[in-house]
Amino acid sequence: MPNTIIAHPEATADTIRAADAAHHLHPFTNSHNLNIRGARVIERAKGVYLWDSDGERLIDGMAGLWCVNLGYGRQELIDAAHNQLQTLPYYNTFFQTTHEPATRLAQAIAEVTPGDLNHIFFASSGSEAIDTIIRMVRHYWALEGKPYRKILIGRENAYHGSTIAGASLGGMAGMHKQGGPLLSDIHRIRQPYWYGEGGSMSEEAFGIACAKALEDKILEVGPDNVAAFVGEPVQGAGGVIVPPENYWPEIQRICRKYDVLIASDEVICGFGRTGHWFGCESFGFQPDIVSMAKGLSSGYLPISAVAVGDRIANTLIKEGGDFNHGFTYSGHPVAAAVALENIRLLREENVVSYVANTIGPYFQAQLRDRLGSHPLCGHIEGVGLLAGIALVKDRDSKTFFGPDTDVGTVCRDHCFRNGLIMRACGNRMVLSPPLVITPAQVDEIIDKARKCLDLTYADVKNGKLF
Ligand code: PXG
Repeated sequence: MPNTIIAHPEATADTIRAADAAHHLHPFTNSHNLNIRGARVIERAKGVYLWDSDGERLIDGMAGLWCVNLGYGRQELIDAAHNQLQTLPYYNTFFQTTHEPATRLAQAIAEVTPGDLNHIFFASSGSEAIDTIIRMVRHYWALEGKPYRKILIGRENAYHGSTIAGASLGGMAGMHKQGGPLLSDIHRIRQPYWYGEGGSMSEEAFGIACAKALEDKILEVGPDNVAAFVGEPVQGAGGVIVPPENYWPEIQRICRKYDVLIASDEVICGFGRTGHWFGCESFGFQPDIVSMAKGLSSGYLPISAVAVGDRIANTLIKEGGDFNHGFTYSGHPVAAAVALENIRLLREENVVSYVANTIGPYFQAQLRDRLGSHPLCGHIEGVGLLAGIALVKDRDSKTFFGPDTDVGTVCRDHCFRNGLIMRACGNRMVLSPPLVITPAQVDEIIDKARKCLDLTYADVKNGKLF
């Protein structure tokens, strides 16, 4: 068994790549192709920048994977972890015990969430938070004497994680094809993607039509059988799909009409990303239950949470007995200490209002001004520090690239080679930079993005993509 890394403390990028190819299975990756090319080795990071093993500096337009909201290398977060590791590196929150970091974090989350989301259940990943929501809302309805309310309604092209429950609830066709059978009692409705699917409808009419799809589905399966509707305020991994303004209020009206619970999956939208603490506040609805992860700790340590409104919590607490659910690392003290410090910094530095009033509007305006007329760019949508750019074959006739033309990946690779991390979701390019990014750094992202769109356009024109 080769043991190159341990045997050679001064591992080089090549030895790391070799060990990676031999032993490391990467998520959402064609390992065969990766092993031929070799993985890019990221060595260190500071602020909004990463450095790879060739010494190349990359500006991180994705905040890691939509999570490093405060940027890299924040000493306060490092100290919070270090101090907590010295005091109490681990203890569980099962069996009638608690500790200060988990308790104070629960209180802090209750303070920053809107409405009566006053009760917090911890886990370690967004996927676990989604599983928790599914189990909790079904359990809630059983306690309410309606065990038949089991159906969860999600949406096409939604992403809710990679466990069997998350994959089932999400609307990613590629995930549905593998590792099934999927969870039962899950239904999906169309996504509110106006530019891609709105046809000749006005944005407003399309918003109503997409919400009406929920009412139709509720009536189709029977209102008494539905536990909850689950949606991301803005679909992230789906390509940053910003719904029409009237969509969420209409969804809320329909859910209230049929007494269907609303779950907001805030794993990406939470903690300032859209210019409010939570995406539901940007889009005008009040969820009964919320999942959060990523920006909760700025990605420094894995931690997620479910914020539960009074309605569900009161039933669980008063009538539930034991809730037979939880994880070894629910409320992990070190992750909780980092998340607590992260929330403190977000508040102290007024990061959410910086996104709402300063950097978010600047980012959105610059994107539109400087990329909006690019021949490859069909449409730009976004809110706060989230943006999605639809790459199209022809702007005027709104002709999309076919599914076999991987123009997004070509553009992403140009970005990598030119010092920018911009992710492709199919043929949509997406950006989600750290919330502490400066205007000059936004300019740098947009300069590089423009250059890479030009290079991609040249590839299209030269027939390299077909
Ligand atoms: N809900 C939402 C809205 C997410 O974006 C999850 C749940 C699952 O979280 P965990 O921590 O279990 O990964 C996510 C995660 C991508 C990408 O390629 C997006 C996510 C994860 C991995 C890749 O954009 N989002």
